[in-house]
Amino acid sequence: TKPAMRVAVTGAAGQIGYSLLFRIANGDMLGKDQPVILQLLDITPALPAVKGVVMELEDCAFPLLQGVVVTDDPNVAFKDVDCALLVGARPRSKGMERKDLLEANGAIFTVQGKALNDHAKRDVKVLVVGNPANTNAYIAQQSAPDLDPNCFTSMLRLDHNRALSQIAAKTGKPVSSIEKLCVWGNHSPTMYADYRFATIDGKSVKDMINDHDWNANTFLPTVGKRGAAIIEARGLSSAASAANAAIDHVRDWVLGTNGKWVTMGIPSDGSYGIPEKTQFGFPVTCANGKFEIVKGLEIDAFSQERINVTLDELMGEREGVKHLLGK
Ligand code: NAX
Repeated sequence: TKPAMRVAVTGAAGQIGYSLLFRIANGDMLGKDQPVILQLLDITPALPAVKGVVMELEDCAFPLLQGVVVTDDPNVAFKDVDCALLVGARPRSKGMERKDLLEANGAIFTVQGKALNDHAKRDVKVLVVGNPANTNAYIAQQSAPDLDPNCFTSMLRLDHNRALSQIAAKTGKPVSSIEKLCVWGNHSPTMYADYRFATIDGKSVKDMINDHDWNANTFLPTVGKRGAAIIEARGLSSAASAANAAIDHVRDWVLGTNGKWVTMGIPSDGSYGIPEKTQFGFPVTCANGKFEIVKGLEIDAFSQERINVTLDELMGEREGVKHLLGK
């Protein structure tokens, strides 16, 4: 059997954690033949709740789960990890300004970035889920000078999956038949879900739908505001779908996509005019544990406009955390 992989999950007592941990332990993320050791981080007052989750993990008797570490110390949580899913973040509370939110999360992700820098495996795969996900991933990456910047990614996969299901509903075709969809930019309502290159059974989705008005005024707002719609309906933010997207993201990164496009937030290499290191959603393919941006796609005027909006927002967030990074 394979040696166990160490997977850190932060915010382990939270609602996403409650959906995520059981699936990782079940082999949904790293493979049904891959033993795992979970290293769970949360803040001190949440540790009793984490211990309750661990009792439930034990009671599942997962054959692949070889151990669980529970801690409130990032230096312990990230020791020798192969993967780190950074889910825990400071939520926006009543009356909290955007600036305060960036500040509170900046404090968390500088510390966690440094702890990853000091303790994780050198090819660690980090996925930031906690919001603002792209900027938190940027902060962590900038706080980890000894790690390859490409160790740090952010989650756009929920937006990608939301877009897939909207396209499936619109065309009446199965989700599994849709290829070459992507989402550009920030994980926020400004993200740009782009089906111009998408195909179903080799046919152009854009031609099948052939409705620019639907794209601009129904599809994009529906995908962009889906998180808010779920809060409205459930009284809680998306959790099971977010956990599922995190599983999809890491699984594809580790095990590869066989040439299929997926969306990942990754540090830009300058492609498509996105400034280097900006954590930005791009279409990628994955192989051998590495992602590669799909290059050379044509960006028309409408798309460029949308990409500019989401990029501007990200640059604004980056400006807001500059001082935390000693810049
Ligand atoms: P919860 O509030 O249920 O859980 C968050 C957990 O993080 C809590 O247990 C809390 O104690 C812990 N935590 C807080 N600060 C921490 C720190 N410094 N170190 C370790 N743990 C810490 O939130 P949940 O619904 O699980 O959502 C978690 C995060 O995911 C939020 O920031 C949320 O905004 C974000 N989301 C991101 C999505 C994405 O697509 N990128 C979608 C879903 C979700 O909204």
